[in-house]
Amino acid sequence: MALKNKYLVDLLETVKKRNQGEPEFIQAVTEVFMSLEPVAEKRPDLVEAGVFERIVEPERQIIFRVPWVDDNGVTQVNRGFRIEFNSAIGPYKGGLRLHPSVYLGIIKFLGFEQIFKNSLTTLPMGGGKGGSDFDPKGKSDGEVMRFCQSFMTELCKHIGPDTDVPAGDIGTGAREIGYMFGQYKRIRNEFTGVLTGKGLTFGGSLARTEATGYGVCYFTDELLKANGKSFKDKTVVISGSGNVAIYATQKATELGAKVVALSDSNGYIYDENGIDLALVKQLKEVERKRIKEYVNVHPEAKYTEGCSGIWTIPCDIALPCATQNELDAEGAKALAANGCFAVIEGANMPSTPEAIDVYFEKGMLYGPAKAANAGGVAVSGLEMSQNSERLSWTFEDVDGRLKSIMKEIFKSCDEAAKEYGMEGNYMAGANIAGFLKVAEAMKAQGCV
Ligand code: NDP
Ligand code: 2IT
Repeated sequence: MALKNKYLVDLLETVKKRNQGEPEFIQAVTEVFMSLEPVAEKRPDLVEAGVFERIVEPERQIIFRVPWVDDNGVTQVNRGFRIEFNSAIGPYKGGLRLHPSVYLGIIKFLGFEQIFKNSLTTLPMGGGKGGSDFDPKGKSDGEVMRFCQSFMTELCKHIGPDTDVPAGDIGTGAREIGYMFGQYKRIRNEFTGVLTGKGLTFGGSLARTEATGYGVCYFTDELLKANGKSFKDKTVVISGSGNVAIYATQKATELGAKVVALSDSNGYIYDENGIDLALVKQLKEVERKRIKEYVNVHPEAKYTEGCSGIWTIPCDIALPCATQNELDAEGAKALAANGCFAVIEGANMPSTPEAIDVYFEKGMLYGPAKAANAGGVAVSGLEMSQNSERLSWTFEDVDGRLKSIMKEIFKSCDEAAKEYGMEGNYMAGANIAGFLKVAEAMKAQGCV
């Protein structure tokens, strides 16, 4: 597929020139622009208001040094980022990624996607993202704490409960959020909801840990229902074995599916009997071990080195929940050849553009990340509400709200796709519905 609208083609050229060496960011903008072609044609008022030019340029980009001392007394230096992308509909909101692959282009693509995702949740949150090339893997708790404290020592100058509210992402879980919250409170002398995903003893929301994975399954359930299908008795392959993958596995199983595979960046496990999730939680959440350890307890399961082979496992539904561009055309073709009929994204931008082309060519159902994985940030929004009113809601209350938000997100994607003549194309629907709300707000607020 190629972009045809002359105005968007020219603007994309400018974006490419201005953001050289950032392929992931260009990939995310290109996909959104392709979906927005009919909007640019139907809404000349938004073109005139410069919304398209403004939405691809972050409002603010902060890059900073993060020095810390390791357990051997040696100084280490990482690079920290916070991209405050768009505040048209609320304070900047989005996670912090800690992974050695982090650089400006990754944080920008994530921040850009977050604008539309947050808009889809219906909650008042703008788009932002941050992180560092720090690798928490193999570090002691003390090292992680010193890194987090140093990171927050700079970040605290830029964030606040009504300004910018970070949360978790790859490599940033409850432990890291706890250390960062402690340092923010110490420096600012304020106990506020400046981060989400906090521990339950200091302002965290019940069901935030489960929210992204559960949300992926609630969204998938809606999408399947709308197409006369369900999770019941389906075989599911899930990549990753982190926060999103674990709780997607849990909910998919509860909804009647059998999850047969999980992975990490080293390889994948295939357990035909269905994944033993209690074991995965113990290995990953408690012991921070590799997924290959699974076969020590379940020798009947099979471990394979390398990630891409996971898509050759026969399944009905695939939920990529690890990282960007983890599923390419070859993987998509392998899935289709084995009868997989739906790919729903838990990770951010896990499918390459070529893989997405394959989904459409083969008539597979496709649920795009910015709609399907919005449950995490949605419950972050609910955590902000609870912090503001200094109350905490029950698990059932939060989970019930999450379910109805995911239902509404599916409905918005479905309706926008229909309205713009692309029925069943939930990617276009998500991009259009997410964009329109932000665009209206940007237009109403004038040229800022
Ligand atoms: P975690 O850090 O908990 O888990 C990440 C998982 O993905 C691990 O199994 C990890 O393996 C694997 N992984 C990470 N990087 C790579 C890589 N470069 N190649 C192969 N595998 C990799 O993160 P989350 O589960 O929170 O995040 C997973 C995805 O979901 C990300 O795309 C994130 O942006 C997205 N997401 C997360 C939300 C949240 O609330 N946490 C909300 C919405 C989206 P290993 O341990 O070997 O690194
Ligand atoms: O990609 C995402 O939506 C997240 N990592 C969650 C962000 C949040 O603010 O909860």
